[in-house]
Amino acid sequence: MALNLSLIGAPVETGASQPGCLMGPDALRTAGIIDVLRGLGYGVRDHGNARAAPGNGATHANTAIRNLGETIAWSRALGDMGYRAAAEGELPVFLGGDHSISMGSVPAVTRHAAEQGREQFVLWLDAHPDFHTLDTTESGNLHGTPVAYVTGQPGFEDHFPPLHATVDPRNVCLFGIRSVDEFERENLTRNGVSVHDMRAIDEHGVPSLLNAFLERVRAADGRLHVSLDVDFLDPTIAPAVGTTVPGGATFREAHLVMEMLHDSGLVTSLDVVELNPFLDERGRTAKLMVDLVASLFGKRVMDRPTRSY
Ligand code: HAR
Ligand code: MN
Ligand code: MN
Ligand code: MN
Repeated sequence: MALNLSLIGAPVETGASQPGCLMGPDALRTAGIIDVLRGLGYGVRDHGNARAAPGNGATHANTAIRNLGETIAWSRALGDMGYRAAAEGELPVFLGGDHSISMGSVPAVTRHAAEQGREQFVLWLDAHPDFHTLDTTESGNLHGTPVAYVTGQPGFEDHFPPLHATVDPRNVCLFGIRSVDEFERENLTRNGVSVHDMRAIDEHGVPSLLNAFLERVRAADGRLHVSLDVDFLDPTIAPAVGTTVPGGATFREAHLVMEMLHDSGLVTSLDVVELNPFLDERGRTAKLMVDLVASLFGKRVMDRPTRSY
């Protein structure tokens, strides 16, 4: 992993149904993310909270869509900032903000990977696949669409910034999924996206499923973006999210994912998304997210023999 981390605050809530994710980046800072990362030996550059141009009033034939112009402006702003951080050789950490911020972060790092002649992989830790297009979303909440956009599904090109490079859908691994809409189910299969739902995690456990994916990233000498949605976690341990779904990852399952990611040495960028501090209980979800980020960047209980996954 790169030694310098670039923290990019993305105070975005235009993609979500309820307000509050705007406060996510500041809650993560309040929970100590900067000191924790410095304590692990990284150089940390906090770029503060990004700002976007005002929305351009864009509309779409699907009138359910909310805040289209504002979300487009955010994807442009975050795409530019994230690309610059990656091109400077830093490891970008995007502090959300709802999951629509990945419509900026993933294109940014994928552009950089393409320029390096490297393949981009994405590990999507989430209750939801976020694989709707602008034409299929019924809720109209754009946080349900980033995986479709970044993999080049049709209909975004007239609206969102053109992609310098798309992510091959077969290089996307959805992990922890347990709330899938009918259109998403069919289209995920058709596009060859890897989906490990909670049942697969119950049956096989985290290690075999995650190892298989990490092996593919390693074999391709790929770059790996990790997108961590709060609702990946079980709501009993992480209540501060607007879209809780029962039956999520446990405390230890989530930490094991992070610990294995660290040991792999493959992670090149990260999103921490959907934290809604307005729904939190005395900061416990914010603190848990910071603790998971710490595990991803090498916090451990005991030193272990080096093992590469
Ligand atoms: N699939 C549902 C929709 O499109 C729920 C999407 C919820 N997405 C997030 N991020 N909270 O994963 O509305
Ligand atoms: Mn999500
Ligand atoms: Mn989700
Ligand atoms: Mn269109």
